[in-house]
Amino acid sequence: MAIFHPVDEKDITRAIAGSFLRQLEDYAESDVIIVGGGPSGLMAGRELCAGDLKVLIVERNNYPGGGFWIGGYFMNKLTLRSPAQEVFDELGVPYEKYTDGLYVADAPHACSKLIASACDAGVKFMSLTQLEDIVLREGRVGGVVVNWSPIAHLPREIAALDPVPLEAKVVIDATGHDASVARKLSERGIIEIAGEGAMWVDASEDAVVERTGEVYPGLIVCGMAVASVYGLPRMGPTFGAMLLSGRRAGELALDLLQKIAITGGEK
Ligand code: 48F
Repeated sequence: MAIFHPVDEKDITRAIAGSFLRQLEDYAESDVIIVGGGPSGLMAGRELCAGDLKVLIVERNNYPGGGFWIGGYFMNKLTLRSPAQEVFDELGVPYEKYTDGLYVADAPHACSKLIASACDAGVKFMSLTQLEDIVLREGRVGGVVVNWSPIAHLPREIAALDPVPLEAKVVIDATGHDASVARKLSERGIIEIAGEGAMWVDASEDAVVERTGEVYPGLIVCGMAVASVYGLPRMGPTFGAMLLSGRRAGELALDLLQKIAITGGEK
């Protein structure tokens, strides 16, 4: 006797395609689009979804997590400094104290818990999807223009594929060192990107959290994108600032959404 319920192959395709298309149709207009599914983007999404909002993470890889999967070098370990271990307490990630205020944890464990918690909160994902441009209307970022990631690696003569736009009330740039979304503004001379500084952990983490915020109407930067935009030092495989910056970006996006609801988006 068979273990599993009988199925037709076509129903598997229809189930996947139907579910994907319904989601794409729904999330063609989101409250918040987060570009980049690394630790800062996942934290921002988790924070935002607590408020029952439509939040979409656009990620160019086929998996979320960014630099959080592997931590430092090839060693699968990451560090974080007090008070960020409180986030690990919330997520249920085990960690060890290395010295006062410095903790070490298994990166895959931390990353998978954070992804699961963003999913549990209700964040939706578009994977293998790369930011190609932004929607810019009346002095405000109003969404993103995305394409299938592999297209960027194919010669144009065999794969000319137009991207599609996705609208959002607020966009968060969580693309890490690349600051890909903010860069679309700098390419047009609208903002300047200073470029990330050399490593100085002590100065970097506080500065990244403090400067997390709206870099242009409708666009918030978080995580290492903040360091790239403002020329702050890099920090290497310590992740407390990524978690707290992502959380702050989520809080700021909530404030912005409230402001937009009151003013209808006027500056
Ligand atoms: O790089 P990433 O982990 O950024 P983060 O959240 O955290 C940085 C740390 O991992 C580490 C560090 C501090 O501890 O120095 O590097 O700031 O995650 C960024 C995600 O954005 C995706 C990329 O694949 C990665 O998963 N991404 C980058 N550019 C694009 C993009 C793009 N143009 N379109 C879509 N996704």
